[in-house]
Amino acid sequence: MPAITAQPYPYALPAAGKLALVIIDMQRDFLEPGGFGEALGNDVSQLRAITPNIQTLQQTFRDRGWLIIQTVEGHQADLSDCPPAKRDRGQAALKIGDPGPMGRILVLGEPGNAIIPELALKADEIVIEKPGKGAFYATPLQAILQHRSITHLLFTGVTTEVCVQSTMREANDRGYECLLVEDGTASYFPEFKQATLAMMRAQGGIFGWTATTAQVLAGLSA
Ligand code: TIU
Repeated sequence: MPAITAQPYPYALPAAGKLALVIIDMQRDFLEPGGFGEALGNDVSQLRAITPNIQTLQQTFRDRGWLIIQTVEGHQADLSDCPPAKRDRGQAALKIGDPGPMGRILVLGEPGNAIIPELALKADEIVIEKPGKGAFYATPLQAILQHRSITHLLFTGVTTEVCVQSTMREANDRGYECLLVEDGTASYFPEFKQATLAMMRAQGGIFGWTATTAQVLAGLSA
């Protein structure tokens, strides 16, 4: 059976069409100055280095006609889907909904909420707008995956220990076979990224597997 060389052991690939690529929150808010990520006090410059690896995976899935799901974290303009607890958390100078250099912070449709141009969607591709960190909460993601008979998910995007890890945990509880792409995900805290990779694959892959982009590509072309 075809497999991806991975940790803690090989990730067996499903039949064609049952594997989807998930690209989490590669939006300007987290990758460029003036957005939500910087408002939280982070150095946003370090995240963009993963982009070429995600582009390679995106192109591979496009070439094969396989499902790609992108997500964006953002809120309705009236903030009706933003819990006060989320807006009030921390002591940021700019809060969700406030006007910032890239439009209103973390509001859907604002310039800062756009996916970075390198990974821009094609017309028929799916973007899930999500109010939370996990992509299954208050979104149609599970229904979409079920309609497409998806059983296996490859995870990329930012940030590793926040939205990516939250989503991978949600997916694992829903029965999906999850693999986190090591060099396709990044954190404002490199040590948190490494800890996340370790905890996902610990205990026999308690939440799933990890592998590099090169390992994924080799497995898919075998
Ligand atoms: N703050 C942080 O690391 N991440 C987020 O707020 N959202 C996502 O990870 N997308």
